[in-house]
Amino acid sequence: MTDDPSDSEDRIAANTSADVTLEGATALLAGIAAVAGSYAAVGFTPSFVAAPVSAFVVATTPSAVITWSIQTLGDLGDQLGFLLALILTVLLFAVTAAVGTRIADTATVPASPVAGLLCVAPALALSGAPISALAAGVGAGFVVAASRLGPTPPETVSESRRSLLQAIVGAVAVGAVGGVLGSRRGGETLKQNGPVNEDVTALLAEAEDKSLGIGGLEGLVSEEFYQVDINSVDPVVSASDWELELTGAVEEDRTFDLADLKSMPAEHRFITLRCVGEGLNGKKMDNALWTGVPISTLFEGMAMPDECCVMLRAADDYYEEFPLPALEDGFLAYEMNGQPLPRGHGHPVRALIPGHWGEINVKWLAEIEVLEQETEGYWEKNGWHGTGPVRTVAKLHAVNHLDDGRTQVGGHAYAGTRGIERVEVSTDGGESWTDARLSEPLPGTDVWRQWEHTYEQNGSHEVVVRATDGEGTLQSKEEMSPFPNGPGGWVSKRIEP
Ligand SMILES: Nc1nc2c(c(=O)[nH]1)N[C@H]1C(S)=C(S)[C@@H](COP(=O)(O)O)O[C@H]1N2
Ligand SMILES: [Mo]
Repeated sequence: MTDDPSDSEDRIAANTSADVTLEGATALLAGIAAVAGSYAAVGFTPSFVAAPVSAFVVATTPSAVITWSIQTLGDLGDQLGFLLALILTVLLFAVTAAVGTRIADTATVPASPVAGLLCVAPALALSGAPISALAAGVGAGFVVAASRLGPTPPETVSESRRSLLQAIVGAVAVGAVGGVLGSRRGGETLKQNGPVNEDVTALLAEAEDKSLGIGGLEGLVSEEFYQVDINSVDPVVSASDWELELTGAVEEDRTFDLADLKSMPAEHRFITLRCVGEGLNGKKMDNALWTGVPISTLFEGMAMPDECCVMLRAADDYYEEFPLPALEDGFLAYEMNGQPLPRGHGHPVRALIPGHWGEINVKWLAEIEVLEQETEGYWEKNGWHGTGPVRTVAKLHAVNHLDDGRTQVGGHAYAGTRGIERVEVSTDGGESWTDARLSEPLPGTDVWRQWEHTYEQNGSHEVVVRATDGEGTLQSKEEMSPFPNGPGGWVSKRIEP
């Protein structure tokens, strides 16, 4: 078989396992490059090929698994889910690239363009965006081309190694370019740091003044506002294309665009949000100053419908249904803390429904449909009951050992539109209670407050905290898991000296 016996050891016969391994590894690298190519072109947007795969993973995961993941893994669950989607997407393109390469080799035509072109098809089907699909094909084709910069097929082990190394270098190059270009895309619809309205500046200053200034505790306006989405990749809705439809059991259907909303008198409201799926002392409760218009203005000139409920629908196919009276107090926000609504919080317009769990505060709002009959929203279909008013809670997020030897504890308390009247702290595991100091209330009917308590206690002890709402009702002591009605109980923490 060989003319030169000296390198016979090095030679590999056609279709040996080494050959197949090289083919598989190259295909895998091509798959990675396809995903990186798509990312380079469109960034972390719904046109990214992994986005629909991720939505598919979420849609096909049993809701019991998702509920378990929300309660035990939290955000890590989302990340693992997206990682799984990424792996599946890479595999899909790896298989496609491998098939393309085989076809090309059988027909003895160049493999790289065939593999690349063949990858464009699934990429287009997934993303619906030609530019994303084309870039995926280029990425895959580039790696196949790189792997074939030498004798093809490789005849010796060292040739085979070189081929693999070239494929790796190719994939790393595409990955690096993809990472840099992709991370710059997706957010350009938003220009932050524009001039801020005077009223907003004054209200934000008021919130800063009223914050208790406790070490390790966020102020009355959150610096990092939590985010909960059904999809890993948020929609990109441009302000100029956005439209809101008012439909269903209304006197007339109406359509609004952002200019319509902005031509109405703007209001600024502090509104706190809290997710029904968070832990009792979790971090999915935050406050911001929102600018927008009352939802009732959309009904101007027509009778407010006398129906049971309403469905809000969004650009990410999210939908939530709830009683119509709650909508009447609702708000449409297009700014958050004086800046255009960030993409992650519903750009360009979201609904804010005072006093209710976060889930009906629909982001990327597209339609308001008045219903004559009750039905279920996205989370209710998955067993949750999060369309009602929030539970009362006092959280404990700051524990400070002060220089003078005393201990300071603090947190936020929230009871929706009932308001917070009182927060009590126990430093002996619930035996005795003392009133905490509360931050001065901010203007608004759906805003949290901060609480703080400083005391002397030398040994190890347990701090418990509980709030009383504006109706005089004490926060329920009964411990409840987040699923399905939201977490319940009193937050307690053991503190060591
Ligand atoms: N369109 C859309 N709106 C949505 C969601 C979503 O996934 N899609 N998540 C909801 C949930 S469960 C919560 S708690 C709040 C969170 O709002 P935030 O991400 O701005 O904090 O948005 C709600 N609105
Ligand atoms: Mo939520």
